[in-house]
Amino acid sequence: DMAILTQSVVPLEMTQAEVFQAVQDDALLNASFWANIALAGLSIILFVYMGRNIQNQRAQLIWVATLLVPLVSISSYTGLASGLTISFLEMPAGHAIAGEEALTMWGRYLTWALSTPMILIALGLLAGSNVTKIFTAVTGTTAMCVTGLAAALTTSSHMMRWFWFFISCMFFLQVLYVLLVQWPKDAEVAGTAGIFNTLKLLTAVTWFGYPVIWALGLEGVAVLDVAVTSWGYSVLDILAKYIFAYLLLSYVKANESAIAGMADGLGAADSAN
Ligand code: RET
Repeated sequence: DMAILTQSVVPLEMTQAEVFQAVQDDALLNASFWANIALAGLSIILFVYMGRNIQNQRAQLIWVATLLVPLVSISSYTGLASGLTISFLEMPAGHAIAGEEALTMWGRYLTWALSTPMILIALGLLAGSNVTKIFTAVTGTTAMCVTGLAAALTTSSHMMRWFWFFISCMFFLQVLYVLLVQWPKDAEVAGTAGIFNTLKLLTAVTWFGYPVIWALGLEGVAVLDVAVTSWGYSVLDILAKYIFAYLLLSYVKANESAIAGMADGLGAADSAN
């Protein structure tokens, strides 16, 4: 009885220094954070340089939204590496590791609520979309991330964790509808369909990986261990953020006049919808 009591209570009392030490002790996990801190830092420098001569207001807005992605990312990963945004949470009955503590990187879900809207704002502006559709995509992704955070932090009931996960997936569908059904039509009218469709595909495929990793990882059915789960997210982040942003900014830099000329046709596909 004492052993059970100790096991369930003591780790929940971990100090931030102890969480930091647990991260330090897992070299593979720690590397998944620092690889992204380094790449986000390099991306920030590169993107500031790439955007230095952009004059058009819409092109500048795309650039600012895109630059915010690695800026949020470096903060997010610093939160994880320092132990600030990681907690050990005891999983409820029915969970694969019921009664044990799962290392929960809740800072990831929190900061996605800030970074994913920037990705979608940049994509919506590139497609020549209107405020309504951009608003729909941004509110959808914010709700997806916050309900995903709720899924990860729920310790009362195994069923309620998956119910939050289901709600989050419904918000993901809201985002996918705008991204895959509405914006391609706008981009066609705006004349940016080529680059938009490339980024749309990269976004749809990589974003789909996040709920898969959540479901397979320690917080879901616990098939993947914590370091593999974390590397899964880190690799997806590299593709969905830095590679995505580089492709977008390269286009904006080389085609500023096309983006400037597109402002007139803003939301022109609406009459067809
Ligand atoms: C969660 C779990 C609940 C169900 C769903 C999820 C989707 C997450 C996604 C995250 C994308 C993050 C990106 C971050 C870049 O900064 C929250 C994992 C649907 C799609 C692109």
